Amino acid sequence: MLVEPRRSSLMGAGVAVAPATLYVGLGSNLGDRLGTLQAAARQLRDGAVPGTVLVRSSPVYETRPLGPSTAVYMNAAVELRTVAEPQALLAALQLLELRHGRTRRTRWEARTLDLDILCWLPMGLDALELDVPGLRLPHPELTRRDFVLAPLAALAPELRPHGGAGASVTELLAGLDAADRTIVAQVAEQLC
Ligand code: A4P
Ligand code: MG
Repeated sequence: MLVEPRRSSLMGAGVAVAPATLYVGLGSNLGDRLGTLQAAARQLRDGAVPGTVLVRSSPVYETRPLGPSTAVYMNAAVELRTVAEPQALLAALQLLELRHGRTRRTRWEARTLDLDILCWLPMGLDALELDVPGLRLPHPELTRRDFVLAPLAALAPELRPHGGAGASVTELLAGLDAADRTIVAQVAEQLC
């Protein structure tokens, strides 16, 4: 189901798409974690995704793994600006994951690189809500994860992933229980 943003957009009509700002979460818990995250960010900066530029990157955090994997993660986020459609952009991110040796044998297995679209903001509009096969926006787990909210708060503290009436990223982060916190340390001030 596609929930229309406040004003109409051309998304999905197969024609030019209005520019949007989006936030992508990066995670790695296999191999050279920091090197992989930095390389992926550089590739995003250097045009790996057509019609898309990197604006800023967050600090990098080491985080305790949520779920069955025991390998410690590094997580960060980047702000991108794009004229691509959300599904095309996700496909390009998945290609980048593959180029970094990402495999998908079981859910939540250790991974060299995970790139999730966290939130999509068409210019001048509230955050997009989208639920189509293979893509949900905002990312469904966004509000429960400090390893996503902390990097996002560094880039866009006032961002309201569920629209103007919803909580801001800062408020969501402050509202997390201590038991849900995974961040161990900040390992770099900026991803790139
Ligand atoms: N998909 C739907 N919406 C999106 C979106 N907004 N962005 C679909 C990206 N992908 C989206 O993802 C599974 C499917 O989600 C894709 O086919 C895509 O079409 P995946 O990357 O293939 O597999 P996954 O990552 O193993 O599954 P999932 O359920 O997305 O896992 P998460 O939510 O990414 O969690 N602990 C720490 N500390 N740090 C982490 O980064 N990450 C995970 C994985 C678990 N524990 C973690 C971390
Ligand atoms: Mg993922």
